[in-house]
Amino acid sequence: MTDHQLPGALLAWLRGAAHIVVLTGAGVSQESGIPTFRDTLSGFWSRFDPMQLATPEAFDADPSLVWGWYEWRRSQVLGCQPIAAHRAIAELASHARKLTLVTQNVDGLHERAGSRDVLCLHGSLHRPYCRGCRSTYALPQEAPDPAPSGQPMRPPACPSCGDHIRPGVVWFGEMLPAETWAASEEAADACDLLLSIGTSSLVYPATALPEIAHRNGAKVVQINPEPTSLDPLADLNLRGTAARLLPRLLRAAWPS
Ligand code: BJW
Ligand code: ZN
Repeated sequence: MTDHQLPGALLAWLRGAAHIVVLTGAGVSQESGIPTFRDTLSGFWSRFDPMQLATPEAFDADPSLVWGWYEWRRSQVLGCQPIAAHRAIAELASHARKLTLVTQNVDGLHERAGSRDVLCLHGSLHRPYCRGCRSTYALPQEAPDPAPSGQPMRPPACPSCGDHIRPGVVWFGEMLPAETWAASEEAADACDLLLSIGTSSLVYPATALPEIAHRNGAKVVQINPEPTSLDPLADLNLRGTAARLLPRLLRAAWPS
């Protein structure tokens, strides 16, 4: 299904759903200017080795390398704005009877577009905490000056225990925040429509959410310009970008 055609069935599912789950990934923020992870030429993992940057072992081995990379990412995100895709998802919540937004993104752009109670499966670039005692650590909300370039930077020391402050994201091999995961699983279990938007559906356990929804009879709709491993399970695959398709979808389902 190309982005020129929006099937009537989809509009009926949207209007009729008692509970919609929206699951988002890096593709939703791609048009804000934030690279995805796995896109062949532009994704982070085409230029950087995730095992050297996105694991607890990497941070233990070289805290400054990892902190510098994440400070560069955080300052990049602070300079980006939410786009039509983020805004359309926030607006969808005002039309839906019930909507749960689950995101794998760590950029905070859903919240800046007006979404509330976002379930952030992989944490947040904006909520670092202590590696040792796990107390939270407040960073300035503006981009550091001068802007980090990705070079190694010494992480701040925890005011309570002196250990390193670490990025507030979930790395490979780490458990997801338990309450956030439980709430996401429960929503996927209970919903009657799940929209999977801008994710490659490769990373576990987030990738299980559409399967849980499907198993319980919910419709699963995917929005992505490229095929993914979710294609065979989805009831509908809309090929196109999130910023292009989502506003059209909203206008078609709820014309003003
Ligand atoms: C557009 C678009 C546009 C482009 N509009 N779309 C072997 C088998 C199975 C599982 C495992 C395994 N080995 C290890 C595991 C577990 C592992 C895992 O799943 N690995 C897989 C890669 C195989 N998972 C974990 O470790 C998780 N924890 C866990 O499982 O705990 C239990 C456990 C403990 C101990 C041992 C084993 C298990 C934690 C996962 C944490 C993921 N962290 C990251 C980094 C976060 C910090 C940071 O930002 O740096 O999260 S990795 C990265 O991937 C990031 C993302 O949130 C996540 C998902 O990526 P996403 O969002 O899907 O992005 P892309 O780039 O993959 O896709 C973008 C999509 O957008 C593409 O499809 C494009 O086409 C599309 N797109 N432009 C719409 N404009
Ligand atoms: Zn501490």
